Amino acid sequence: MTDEARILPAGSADSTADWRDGVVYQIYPRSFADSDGDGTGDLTGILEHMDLFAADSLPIDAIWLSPIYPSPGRDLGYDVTDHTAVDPLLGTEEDFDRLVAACHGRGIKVILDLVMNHTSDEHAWFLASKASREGPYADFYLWRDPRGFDADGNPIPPNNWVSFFGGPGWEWIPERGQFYYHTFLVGQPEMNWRNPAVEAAQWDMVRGWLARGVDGFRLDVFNAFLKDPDLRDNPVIEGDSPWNRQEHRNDLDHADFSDLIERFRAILDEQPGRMSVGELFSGGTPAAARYTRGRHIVFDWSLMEAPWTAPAFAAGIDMRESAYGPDLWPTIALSNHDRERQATRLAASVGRDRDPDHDAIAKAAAVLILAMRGAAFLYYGEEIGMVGVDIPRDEIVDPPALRAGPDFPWYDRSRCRTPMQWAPGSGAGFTTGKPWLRLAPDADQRNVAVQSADPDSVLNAYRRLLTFRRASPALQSGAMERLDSGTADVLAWTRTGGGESLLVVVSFVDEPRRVDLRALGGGRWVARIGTHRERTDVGRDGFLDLRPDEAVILEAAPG
Ligand code: TEU
Repeated sequence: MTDEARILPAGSADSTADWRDGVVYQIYPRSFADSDGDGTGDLTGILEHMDLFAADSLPIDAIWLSPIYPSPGRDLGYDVTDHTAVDPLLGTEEDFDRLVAACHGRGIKVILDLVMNHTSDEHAWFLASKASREGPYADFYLWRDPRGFDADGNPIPPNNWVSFFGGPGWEWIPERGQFYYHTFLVGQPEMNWRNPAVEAAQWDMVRGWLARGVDGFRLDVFNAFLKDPDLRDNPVIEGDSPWNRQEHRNDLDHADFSDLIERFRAILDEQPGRMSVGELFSGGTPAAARYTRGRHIVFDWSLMEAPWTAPAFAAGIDMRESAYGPDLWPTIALSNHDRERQATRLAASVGRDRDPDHDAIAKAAAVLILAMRGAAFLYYGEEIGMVGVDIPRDEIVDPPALRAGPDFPWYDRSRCRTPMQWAPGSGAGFTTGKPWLRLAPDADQRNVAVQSADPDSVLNAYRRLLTFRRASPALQSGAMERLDSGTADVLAWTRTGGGESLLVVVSFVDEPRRVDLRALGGGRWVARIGTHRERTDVGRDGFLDLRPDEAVILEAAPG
């Protein structure tokens, strides 16, 4: 590993440290706040709700905006027709510049979601590419001749690759007499990253956003950019869907991808302190660690897929710590716009989807996100414990969900994209019109206004924890060591750095638990903060009595 690839030391003058230590809040723009009553969230709506992030409310360091570019919306913005502009559905170019300025005025950075693996099939590049095998865009996409023709004269696809969203991966275009490949929808043709003109066009677009003040990028499915140059078949394996019945050796994670990250980073490093986070598509924690660089962090799914048990989280943490080692910085996310809402998922994973358990788990999950080692990512609405919402079939807006069936298991992503709940009332403070996607049934009780007034709410737990983390060098950038808590269903780990030494203890069960802190070593501990406003403190005998799903952060007592 080169020196450049190592993480910079905490407190470094380079503002990368801000990123590494920070908390990023993901906004799904269609669902955050609607300023004009058309039922869809927009950029001005975000601007008008910036007080949510005030220092005495939810002190976060950056917002990540899911795609804001013009799009026919078949994959709700992940099918882009112009990566350099703002979707009129979400606002104007001036609205975007105003939002960036407002964020910067509050010390909040702005991360855009770059969708560079594919475009919409309505993008001008694709329209030109589809029309002719000649001209500057002819080779911008993954076009291939058929392997041959069957007895009926139908063209046979070039290889066995399939679409992650269901169905074939290759689409025949009679005008060109060729197929193009798409990992996702037919309307999301794959770019040909082996064409230097594609790479140059992408970097121009990236430079354009940097010049507009954007501080960083999330890279959509970044390990899919480069394919096997010969487009060889994927090996066939056992699995529960066509996609899972292939080993993705030739359509993902190509060996020369690491060089591409370096070239991308070089563009960002033309300006100080710009950060990037890659979305690892279909890959494990070791792959995530392998793609991590000093200013480039990567999502891995080991924690997002863990059920609500101490052994599952212990295994996830151990796998991460050994894959990343002390020099590389992991990310922590328990939900996003593609996965079930975290408390809903975690409670269901152990058959505890009853109301009081939901909020208890939501608060304990907050401690996990904010007290493990790594850059923390919060998905909008998790701070009030939003639930996964049952969407009737005729209201589903997630295209692959409409194809779900026995040979194509699919999570309906509409469930986790419902409008933010700000206040009681018909539009939940999200809109004065009809919301583009139905509101959660509990919106009148579960919202920012109601939870602000309740000191024991999920929201107020997040506020306390974020405020504590912001003042804690150990939580932001300290080392992490997992300990054997000596008690079933309880995880423990230390965070040490910046002269601070903390112990984090988390219970994963709906019963009381007792932990013997003396057996954990390290002297005397004092409880500082946790899931419950009324803190549990350590008894004189060195025992910590935890309430159901309680998590406590303790500090080493002086002397
Ligand atoms: O998602 C890629 C994607 O499908 C994975 O993150 C997936 O959830 C996981 O690998 C399942 O194992 C990105 C975007 O996040 C998503 O919203 C888009 O639909 C997709 O790319 C296409 O752009």
